[in-house]
Order: sequence, then structure tokens, then C-alpha cells
Amino acid sequence: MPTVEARPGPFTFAETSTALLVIDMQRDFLEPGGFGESLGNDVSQLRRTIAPLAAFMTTWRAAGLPIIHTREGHLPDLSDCPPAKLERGAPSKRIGDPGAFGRILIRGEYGHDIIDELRPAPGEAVVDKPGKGAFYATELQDLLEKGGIRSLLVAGVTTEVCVHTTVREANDRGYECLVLADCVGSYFPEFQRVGLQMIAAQGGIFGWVADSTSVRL
Ligand code: C5J
Repeated sequence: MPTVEARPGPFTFAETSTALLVIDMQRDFLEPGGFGESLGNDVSQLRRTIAPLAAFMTTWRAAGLPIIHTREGHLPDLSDCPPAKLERGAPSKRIGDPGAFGRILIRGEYGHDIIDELRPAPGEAVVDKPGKGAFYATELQDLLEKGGIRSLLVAGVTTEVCVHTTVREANDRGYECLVLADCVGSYFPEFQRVGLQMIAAQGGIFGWVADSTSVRL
């Protein structure tokens, strides 16, 4: 069983019961000219995760281990988007509005899909989620149970929003989570730093944190 030198201490996982969970690496969040950048965000803060994550996914796949991808987004009629979520944010850039890559965060649109560099391989699960957390209103719990998964290595964006929400909930559901620090990103450097600290604080209140290069299979 691999052991990773992590914060706050060693993280040991069984390869037979561990999945890599890649959260929301979507064009709407990461591509220059897209939704994220149109809100004034610096997408380079997210894009620095692409190369280390692509390399880690290659290693993980070569070992025959499972990857589960998620995408945040909504049905074209927005029936799964609560008004409170829809109405928040800048009025000119709301979910469902036309954007540079199609309707913003709408399933089936170009911008909603995963960036080319991290495209899911055939057979890998892609979980569409209407919320920030990957368990809410999705089949994720079922997928993990059927796959016998007990531990998660977590990557994706954004650290303090969808990664945090998912890791907190996974922790409550009894999954052990190692967050890959170089493979998660926030538009805000301060949130990235503190977001990672919060996970590993108090003896690992939500999980463990380490760079992907510390994981040796
Ligand atoms: C956000 C996400 N930040 N995937 N979504 O709205 O973190």
C-alpha cells in the first residue's frame, strides 16, 4: 500500500480501493476568454494545475487505477438550478446566458465540457453535478460503493469552492481524502493557501494535503 508524506501526517491508501476524483476542469472555468475570466478572474491561477494533473493522470491510468471526473452545470431549461444560485453574481454574466463558449455552465455546451488537455479516457466516469459538492443530486456515492472505493485523491477547481465542498462531504461520508496541492487551483492565491491549510488543520480535520509528485505508485 503506497504511503504519501502528506500534511498533517502520512497518508496510506490501498490501490484497490482508491479513485482519483477530478473536479470541474471545465472550459468555462479555465479557458482564457471564458466565463471565469469574464468575471475578472485570473485564469492562470487555475491553469497552472493542468500540467501536473495531466502528468499525474497519465501515471494513475498507467497503473490501471480509476479516475472519476465531475462537471458543474445545469439542464438547458435551468430546472435544476435554484433561483438563489441563478440570481447571484454579476447580472450580465449569469448561468444560462450566452458566453464565448456557448450558454454558461449548461450541459452540452462547449464551455461546460472538460478541457482538451484532461479529456476523460474511454470508460472513465463523468459525473454531472448541479451543485458545488460532487455528492449532491448525483450518482457519485453509488459509483464509489459499486467500485469498492474508500479513499479519494482529489484534484480540480476551485480549491475553496467545489473541491472544499466535495472533500468536506466525502469526509462526512467516511472517505479518506488526499488533496493534491499542485493539482487544485483557486483564482485567489490567498484562498488557495488558506483553503489547503484548512483541510489539514487540527490533525487533518477534512483530510490530507500533498503534491502529486509525493505520490509513488
Ligand atoms: C465555482 C467550482 N467556483 N467548480 N465552481 O463556482 O468551484
